[in-house]
Amino acid sequence: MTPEHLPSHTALDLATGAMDPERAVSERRLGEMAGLFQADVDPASRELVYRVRTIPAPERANELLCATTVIEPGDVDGEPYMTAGHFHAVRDRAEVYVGFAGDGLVVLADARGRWRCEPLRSASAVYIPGGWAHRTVNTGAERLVFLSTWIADAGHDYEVIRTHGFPIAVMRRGGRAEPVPNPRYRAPDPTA
Ligand code: M6P
Ligand code: ZN
Repeated sequence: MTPEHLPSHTALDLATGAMDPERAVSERRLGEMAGLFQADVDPASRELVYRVRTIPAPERANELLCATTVIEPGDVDGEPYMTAGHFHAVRDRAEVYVGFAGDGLVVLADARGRWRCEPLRSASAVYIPGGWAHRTVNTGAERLVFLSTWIADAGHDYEVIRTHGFPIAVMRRGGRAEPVPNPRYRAPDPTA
């Protein structure tokens, strides 16, 4: 018999992504993101890029996981700080982002190489259909804070993005952040 998962309440700080009660926090440091930015980063860098707090739930298809993500402002040679980006391990699982603070873009790409860039800011929602990889970019000068919720058995597949990249990168050009073709992109095999 599957164990019962009971209702819960979590207070959210819209400016910082903090939760009360505090939940498991995972942090991504710049050095761990070597190879994801266009320019080289120091693999030893301990600079904080983003923090994710997740409300626990059983990782089953009948449940939802929910997290806040806070991406610090900053960039690597004009490429703004961003998340690693992933497909869902169970490819058809969808996700929704709701912006709380700051200014950003969600970069989405499917296995055919189609891509989209959707704005994410306070009071905006971005729908991520199944089959679309997603990465969030902090294009502003303040922290980008958002809530995400996804089908709990989705899982994260980082490998395809790490090895193939996204079709585009977001770069600061003349004071604004915009998508530019990623010369290192390799389209994944959609039949794989
Ligand atoms: C959002 C969700 C999470 C994800 C996080 C950071 O909160 O999509 O599932 O973990 O962003 O993104 P990534 O896992 O790609 O580093
Ligand atoms: Zn996801």
